[in-house]
Amino acid sequence: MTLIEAAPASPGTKGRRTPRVAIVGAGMSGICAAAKLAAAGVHDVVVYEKADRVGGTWRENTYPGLACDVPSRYYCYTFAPNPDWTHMFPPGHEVQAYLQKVADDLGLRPRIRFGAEIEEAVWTDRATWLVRTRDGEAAEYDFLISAAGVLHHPRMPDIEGLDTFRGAVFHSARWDHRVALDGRRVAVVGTGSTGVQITKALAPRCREYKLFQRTPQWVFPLVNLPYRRPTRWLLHRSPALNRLWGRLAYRFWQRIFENTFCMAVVAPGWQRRLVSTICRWNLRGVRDRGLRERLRPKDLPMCKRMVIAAGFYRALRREGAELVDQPIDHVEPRGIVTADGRLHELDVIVLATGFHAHSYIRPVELVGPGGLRLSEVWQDEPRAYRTVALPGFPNFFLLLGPHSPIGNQSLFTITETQVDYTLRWIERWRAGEFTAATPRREATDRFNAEMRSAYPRTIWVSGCDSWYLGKDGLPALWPWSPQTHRDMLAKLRPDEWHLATSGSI
Ligand code: N01
Repeated sequence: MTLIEAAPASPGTKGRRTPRVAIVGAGMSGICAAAKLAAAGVHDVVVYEKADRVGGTWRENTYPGLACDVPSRYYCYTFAPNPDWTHMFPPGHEVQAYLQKVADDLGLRPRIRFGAEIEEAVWTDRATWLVRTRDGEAAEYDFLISAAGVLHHPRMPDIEGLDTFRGAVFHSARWDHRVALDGRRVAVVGTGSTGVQITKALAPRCREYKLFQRTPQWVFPLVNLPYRRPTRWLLHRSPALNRLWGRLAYRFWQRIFENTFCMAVVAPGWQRRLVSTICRWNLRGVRDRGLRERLRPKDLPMCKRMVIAAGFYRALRREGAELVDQPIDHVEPRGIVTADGRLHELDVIVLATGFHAHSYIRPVELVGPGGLRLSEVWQDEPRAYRTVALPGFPNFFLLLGPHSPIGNQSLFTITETQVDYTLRWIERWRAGEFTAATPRREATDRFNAEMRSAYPRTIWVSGCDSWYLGKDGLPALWPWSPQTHRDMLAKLRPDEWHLATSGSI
């Protein structure tokens, strides 16, 4: 086992201590944390990334039709407006290119250890985290930040005979680009945001395209306008204009998304009625009455994460495209057999069946003071203090952790709020106010109880199944407005924390 960077925390400039910080993951939230730490003068930072490139979800997903259903000028960091977006709703590769560019422009790459997967982090009596990678390297840090993301463990469906299929089978997040698709017989299983985006891209290319729908989804229509070359040229030429335009557009889209989609899910009101009316009106555009009724969900719009897309219904009406809403019975070497006994002969099966969304930093094992293990604490359901910290795990912070206000929303804005909160604690550590800090259990329980009492007003409990729900059937999301999240994280509330002013906790 090699030990890297194990020097003790040293006094920094003006007598302030210099923290050593480990970040797990170089996706959207890891880059955000590294960037904001650098801006705050914290340079003793290592970002552990198991892959060979930054980008997280946007690196892993490369499926045809991959796009972002949140506007580009809002789906970005406030500190890095991007003049290069080609569309209001950008293709996925542009988001990936943006994340790479931010990491390069801010000089973050030297801080990232690619190909380094953390296996465990153990709290020491020196009030540090001893972090070990799968390769056996170890290093000590004063703070550990989880930026491991939400949608990174593909969920494989339990379909009998899937392994007997003689064509190609792969998950949407593990796209096999060696497999030819043009002019072939392709099936996609799943009608979430991913299945819908793939349908629009693939249906015109395949000889036969079959979309296997278990549960219909509401689709909110999207109009995607291009940002023309002169606009991009102008924003490139004038960084001041790029910043101003970026800020105005960000605020505009933030208002739209937070005041409509976010409010529609957390409480009944005009927003819910408006979104519902638009989705129903969109479905009415399907002229074929039979198809329309098969596409009509029984649950309410936004009960599942709402699909925002253009061209999906049209793609299903193309020649060669078919919606299959008979349940899948099993797979055999030639294709998929549905419950009505029909064999759908296929060359390729794509599983757009979603993700295990509640793993967060797991399978990394955290061992806190007294041998407390994350795998045991989160055995039933992941719970956290105000989405960002865990009782019993000092100097550990979560980005996009349990109950964060994700959904039809820009995750950039949420992660920035959480990074700012984390930084405030780190600043106090630098000023010597504590050596170890962890939220009190009572405060965490109180927060979780408050959330539980807010769930009955949310749309997620209106009678559908989705990745938004935990094992206990309760939503794993934030039941209030994003502004409430910002307000709750605007102050540190040390009264709700255990603080050790010397040694460990
Ligand atoms: O996954 P999902 P996704 N047999 O879990 C079906 C983000 N995202 O990859 O509804 C048959 O939403 C399942 O059916 P049912 C976004 O947050 C963002 O599409 O459970 N079907 C469902 O239809 C999104 O929410 C963008 O009955 C099976 C589908 O598979 C998240 O990723 C773009 C099945 C899974 O839907 C996940 O979306 C794309 C089985 N055994 C994705 N098992 C942006 O633009 C599952 N299904 C930002």
